[in-house]
Amino acid sequence: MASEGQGTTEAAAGGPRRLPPGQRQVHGWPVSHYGPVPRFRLERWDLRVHGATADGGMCVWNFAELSALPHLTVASDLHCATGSTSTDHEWYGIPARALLEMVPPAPDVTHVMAWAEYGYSANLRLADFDRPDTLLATHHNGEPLTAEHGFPLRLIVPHLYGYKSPKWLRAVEYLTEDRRGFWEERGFHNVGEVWREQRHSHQERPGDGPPPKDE
Ligand SMILES: Nc1nc2c(c(=O)[nH]1)N[C@H]1C(S)=C(S)[C@@H](COP(=O)(O)O)O[C@H]1N2
Ligand SMILES: [Mo]
Repeated sequence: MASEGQGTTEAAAGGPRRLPPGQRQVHGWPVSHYGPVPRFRLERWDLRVHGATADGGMCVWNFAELSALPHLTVASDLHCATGSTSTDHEWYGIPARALLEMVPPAPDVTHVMAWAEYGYSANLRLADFDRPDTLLATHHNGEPLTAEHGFPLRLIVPHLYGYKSPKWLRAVEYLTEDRRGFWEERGFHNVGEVWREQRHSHQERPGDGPPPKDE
């Protein structure tokens, strides 16, 4: 949720913390990802927005340019599709909407692919990327992200499972048709809405994912 709104929990009302169905709260903030933690090299690092942009071009920011973009605070929990939820995260970063304004997508864009180091990817419906609380986070609880949690930049999409929030984000690709990302190709739900418990690809209904390739 954006900073001015209410939290995603009932903590403010003094009631029990509301967890999505099938999730259990874990203490602290465990690290979970596939593969090694990439090393950050300032001279080499950039963030690019490419694919089906309105003007056909692409936009690239280096780390200093990124830091100069408008930032926003978002509080949200982080829900892994395997069942653990870590809580009390306050993210600070660039709203995805700001990117969409700076680099407008072509009118027929329906999805985006968020690309991370080592080729990790997650596909998102444009409407999920274009939410006020979808953030390209640089900071967590007032400190720069740690290397394990995605320094210097990770995506945060609070209403989708964690696999839709790539750490070590490097690019956003505008797509005119849906394409599965890393975990979406490996049995996880193409949409991944937490409150609808869309964990696994076998739960997908027609329209939730791209048409099967070999049909
Ligand atoms: N680059 C990258 N980002 C990733 C992953 C990954 O394997 N590679 N795993 C995702 C999954 S499944 C989850 S649950 C969250 C976990 O984030 P955390 O380690 O900060 O808790 O990161 C997501 N981002
Ligand atoms: Mo996860």
